[in-house]
Amino acid sequence: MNNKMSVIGVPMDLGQSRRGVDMGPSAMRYAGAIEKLQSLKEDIHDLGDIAIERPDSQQEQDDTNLKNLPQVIKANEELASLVDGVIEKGRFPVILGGDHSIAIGSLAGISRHYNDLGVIWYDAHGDLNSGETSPSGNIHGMPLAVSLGIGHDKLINLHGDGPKIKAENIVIVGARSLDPGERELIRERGIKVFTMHEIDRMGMPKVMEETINYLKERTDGIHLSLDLDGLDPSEAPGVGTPVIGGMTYRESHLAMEMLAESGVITSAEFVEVNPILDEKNKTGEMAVGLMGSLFGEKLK
Ligand code: B3U
Ligand code: MN
Ligand code: MN
Repeated sequence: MNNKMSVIGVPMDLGQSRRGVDMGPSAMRYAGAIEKLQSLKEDIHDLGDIAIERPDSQQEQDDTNLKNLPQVIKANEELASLVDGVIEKGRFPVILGGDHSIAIGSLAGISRHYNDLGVIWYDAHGDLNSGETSPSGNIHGMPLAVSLGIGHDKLINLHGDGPKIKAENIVIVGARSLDPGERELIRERGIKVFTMHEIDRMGMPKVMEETINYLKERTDGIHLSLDLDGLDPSEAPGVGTPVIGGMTYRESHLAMEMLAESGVITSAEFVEVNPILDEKNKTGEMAVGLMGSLFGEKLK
């Protein structure tokens, strides 16, 4: 894995409805994210946090069922350019969220450098909604669909026209809350999903082995998008939309260690840490612990 990393914080909370997730980057920094990376890699640049524009209170909701669309677009454009520049310089981008809507910008920036970018979506949710299928209007439930070219034009064409990834290059791990429109899309596009059912039946070692082998043979880079709500809320309570029955601490560390051993991950983001909903920064610390395993703590 690349020894040079650049860290970008994205204090975004406008892609969902619960305030506090904008403090996610601070929570992970407070839990020692930068020091952890420095202990494992040679050269860490901390680029700080990007500025997020606040919606003005007079702003009219447009008719798209997408909350805070202009601000989400603006932040993601900036993030995409930054991430693009980081990879251009031969460095590994580590993105700290913020809500999961920031994956739109991450993937837009990263995908410029790959013909067949793979994505591991570690999440309780599919994040495959569009304005038409979303039950909430929250853009954090849409980034994977947007990256496939489904959704609002301005999101799809952000930092380069059209889809950024292919359906066959995605693996969702840990899903247990999928909306009807998301299920239909998964079926239609043949997206590979390991739900909690498969994780329980097969065990995490087999799930990760299959995930790695599947993506290795068809992609030229793999982005890990890790939503902390993929973990069980008893172990990661500081998230906006907890879903019971999630992946454990041990399963998650094992998954990260297997990714570290495989050496296939070329970019990563950690999202949805909400310190206001957390218990003594348990979830921020969880995220930093998982970074340690992903970036080779065990191999040291
Ligand atoms: N699928 C629901 C809920 C949701 C998606 N992502 C999160 N929650 N974190 C939606 O609003 O799209
Ligand atoms: Mn998510
Ligand atoms: Mn989620």
